[in-house]
Amino acid sequence: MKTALITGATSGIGKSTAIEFAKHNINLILCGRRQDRLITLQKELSTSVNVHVLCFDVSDKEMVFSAIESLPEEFSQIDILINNAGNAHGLGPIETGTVEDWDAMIDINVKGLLYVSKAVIPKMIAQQSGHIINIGSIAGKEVYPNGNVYCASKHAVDAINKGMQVDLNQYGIRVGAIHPGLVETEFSNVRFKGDNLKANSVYKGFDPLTPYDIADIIAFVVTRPYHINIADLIVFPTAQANSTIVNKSL
Ligand code: NDP
Ligand code: 8X3
Repeated sequence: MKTALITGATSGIGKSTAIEFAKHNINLILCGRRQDRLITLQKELSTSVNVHVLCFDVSDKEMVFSAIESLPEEFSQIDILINNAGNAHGLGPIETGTVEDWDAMIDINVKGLLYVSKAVIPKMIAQQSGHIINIGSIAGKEVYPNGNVYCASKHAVDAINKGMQVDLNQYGIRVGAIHPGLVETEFSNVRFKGDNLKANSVYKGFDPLTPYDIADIIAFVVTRPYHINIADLIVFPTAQANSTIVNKSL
């Protein structure tokens, strides 16, 4: 049986991926900051697979390395890494953006992804196998009004994904990115700092993607035969054409 480490497993895409992986008999290392949610999900999924929880902030490098070093023997081999933890903090023009929001997005979405990868990649090199999936975004392919630093952080994820593909090729490690468009999760609640009315309005008037849609695709990607690497995928709801065009009349 394979083991997957999923960051951001307390909510949205990461949580749905954990549920989907359990259906595919993949053992799980569930990561996030909200321990109560990790424990609840562990209880739910432990009936079908082995589940270990690691509670840490991806932007705290000491926490990242000590958490991953603390893994018990039965979870020490990591076959699949889902670099998913991340969020947008704020949506507004660059001239009114706050340094705190910029720090959060760069520290979590970019540096956090790097810290977790740095802790896991040596295990995959030792195994001469592994599969890393980086969750990017359409914001990593386009820059939309008011998206500035979030878009920058996801463009960085896109570049890191390509860099990993090049550098880890010699070790037989698969690397790919999935770039979703609009997925209804807690993402907009975080972006709008708890203004749930504003958050919900983002997904009104069309059928957005659900986190299960993305989890289903991630499960498809990781269950391909080992000679297949799905390198880069953009996934939109049918109503979405790009970052700014969403058809709300369907
Ligand atoms: P959610 O807000 O529902 O989930 C975000 C997850 O990231 C949570 O589990 C959260 O866990 C975790 N997380 C956030 N900050 C940290 C941190 N500092 N340390 C550890 N974990 C953290 O959003 P989504 O599921 O939508 O987002 C998942 C990924 O998908 C993100 O990278 C996002 O950028 C990307 N994405 C989302 C899209 C969307 O429309 N929803 C579209 C494209 C990409 P906790 O708070 O418990 O730490
Ligand atoms: C999340 C999707 O369009 O809000 O990455 O940036 S978007």
